[in-house]
Amino acid sequence: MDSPMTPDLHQQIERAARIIGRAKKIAALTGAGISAESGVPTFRGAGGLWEGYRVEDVATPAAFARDPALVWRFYNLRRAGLAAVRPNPGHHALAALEDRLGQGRFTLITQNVDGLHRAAGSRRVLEIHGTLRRVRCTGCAWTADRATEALPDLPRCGACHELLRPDVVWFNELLPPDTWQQAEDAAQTCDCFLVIGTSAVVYPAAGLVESARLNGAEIIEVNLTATRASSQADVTLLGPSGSVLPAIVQRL
Ligand code: BJW
Ligand code: ZN
Repeated sequence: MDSPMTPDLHQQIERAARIIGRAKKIAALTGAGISAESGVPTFRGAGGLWEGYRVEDVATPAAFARDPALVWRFYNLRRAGLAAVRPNPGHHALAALEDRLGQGRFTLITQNVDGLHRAAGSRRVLEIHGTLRRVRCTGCAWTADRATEALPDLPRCGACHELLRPDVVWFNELLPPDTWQQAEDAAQTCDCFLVIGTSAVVYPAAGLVESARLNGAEIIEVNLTATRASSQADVTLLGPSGSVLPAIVQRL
């Protein structure tokens, strides 16, 4: 997507490209903002997904226990919305960066549950908040890929008949331990850490920025606005990721 770039943004893009160009290992943390230009609503701020829904009504285990039908309505709406969305140039630029760096040198850590990084061709993707495209049973270990296919209002497990739930991470739940461990390792061993399209308010994901910085990585942030992570960034690129990321990759 083309958007006017200020001379300052151009300069910062050059700086970012130099840092990325000399980095041996890169990790990137993405949030809802990278999918905004694909038409997926973000969570916070004007037009945010949670408007009309209180977070605690839909994204906690307590909410699901209290009113699973409400929670499934919310998630089925979002699952249906995913059928029409496609990766944007920001997703594609990160896939191109991974290709360019080669195996073992790039890790994509995403908080997003929309599957768009994989759809863009990224291979090493750590989905630390799970995925909307999978369901799992609340009673047994059964999980299944259901992509965006329509589900009943209250879907049940074929094996044990307990309720199914989306395979995402709600507030007060632990992140998938293995995936999280890999994300921490990537943040702690990279020499360049990209923070893209996240408000950096949700932990433990937001803590990866500090973790990377304390281990010596240079931090590059891409966002429309300053965030809680900005004070830790060496370079902050204020612009849409769908324009800024391709511009960086083009300069490598
Ligand atoms: C663009 C753009 C464009 C727009 N280009 N940019 C007090 C202090 C610290 C921590 C806590 C606390 N109280 C509770 C906690 C813990 C809690 C937490 O962090 N809460 C905070 C809100 C305070 N965390 C948890 O509960 C986590 N688990 C945990 O801690 O376990 C330990 C534990 C166990 C038992 C008991 C207690 C603790 C789990 C967190 C799970 C988060 N889950 C969600 C929902 C996932 C499923 C779903 O999708 O429904 O994950 S919440 C939601 O927020 C989602 C997101 O991944 C996550 C982050 O949001 P993100 O991606 O940053 O989106 P936005 O909308 O906030 O920001 C978008 C950004 O994009 C903005 O900055 C825009 O400017 C930008 N943007 N367009 C570039 N074109
Ligand atoms: Zn089951």
